[in-house]
Amino acid sequence: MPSLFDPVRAGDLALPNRIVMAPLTRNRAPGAVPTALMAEYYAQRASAGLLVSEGTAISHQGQGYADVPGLYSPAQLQGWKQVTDAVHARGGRIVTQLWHVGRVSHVELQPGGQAPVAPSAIAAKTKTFLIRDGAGGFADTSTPRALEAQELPGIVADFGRAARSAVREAGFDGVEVHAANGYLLDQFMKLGANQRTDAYGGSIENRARLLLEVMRAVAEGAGPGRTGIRLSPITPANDIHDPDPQPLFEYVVRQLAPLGLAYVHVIEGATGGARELPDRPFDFDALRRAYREAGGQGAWMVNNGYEGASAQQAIEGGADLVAFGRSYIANPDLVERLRTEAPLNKPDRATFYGGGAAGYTDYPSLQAG
Ligand code: 8OZ
Repeated sequence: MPSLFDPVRAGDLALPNRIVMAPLTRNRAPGAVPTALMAEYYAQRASAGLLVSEGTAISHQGQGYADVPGLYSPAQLQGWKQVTDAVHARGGRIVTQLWHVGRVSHVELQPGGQAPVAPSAIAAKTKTFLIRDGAGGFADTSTPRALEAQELPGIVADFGRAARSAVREAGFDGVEVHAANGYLLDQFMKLGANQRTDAYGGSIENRARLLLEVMRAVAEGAGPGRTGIRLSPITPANDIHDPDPQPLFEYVVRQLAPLGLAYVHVIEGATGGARELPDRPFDFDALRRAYREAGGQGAWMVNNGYEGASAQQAIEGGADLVAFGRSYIANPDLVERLRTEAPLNKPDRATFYGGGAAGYTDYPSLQAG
């Protein structure tokens, strides 16, 4: 039986263990430019099999929260280069999460103070995070405008360009497309946010079209063996819903199979919450089988509330990688702690979003403590 601590391949990436740091929004990049403090934070966690960066906007329009980093200006790419250099110096591997928030944004964060964009002009009943006069706080998202079909090639191109510069200029080992948690690509896939009547709405094929165009562009930009994707078939995060997710997501993974991706990352249940949702049944094993039966050879990465024992069970049940979120906020040496069954530090919710080193780079590792 494979163990959580055994090496594994994910496309072109050779990983020394199966423990992944999940993408985690921390809002510590003023002006969307990554800092030296972020380099220290990621480098502290370099013993993970793979680090996935926090969601990183592919364009100004893709930005939905204060002080989240971007990947579209030279200063942002340079800022990320110091992060990837620091991780590599500690022997780690890091991919960046390519993010367009769609309707989960606010006019204050958008270019020219315009409305955020979405498949349809339906507001999400959810909050974004703004910083006003130095103080962070949550605010209702703004009502979006529906994207014109002729704008979509520009968004696909933004994803492709961000993927290319992530690998070629910012020094990332690869990229993960954020197609989860009610952001733009998830909005296009799910009927609760997509009521379009053109080639990007209606049937499953149409609703998956933008995602698949993006995946082809990103795989071309970063290389397919350096490209992953994150999906969340049933999460209610950011007010997203689809009445029939099983055939939708089985179609999506079957279409992804021939692309030769590094990995497929699946959030099982409500993001950061319940793994089982009584009103949203879903068979995650069937999803993996659909991908494998279609010839998909990427690593299968699972996420949501795993601990050491349940993660090992998941590996024995057919997963290749397990991504840990909140435990990685508080435990820079999570691999060592899981290996030795040491107690875990508890994350402090008050310092999740925004701020400085406190609750960010000051969680002790076993050696220091
Ligand atoms: C928490 C706060 C803000 C953003 C996600 C990128 O849910 C996020 C996110 C999480 O994927």
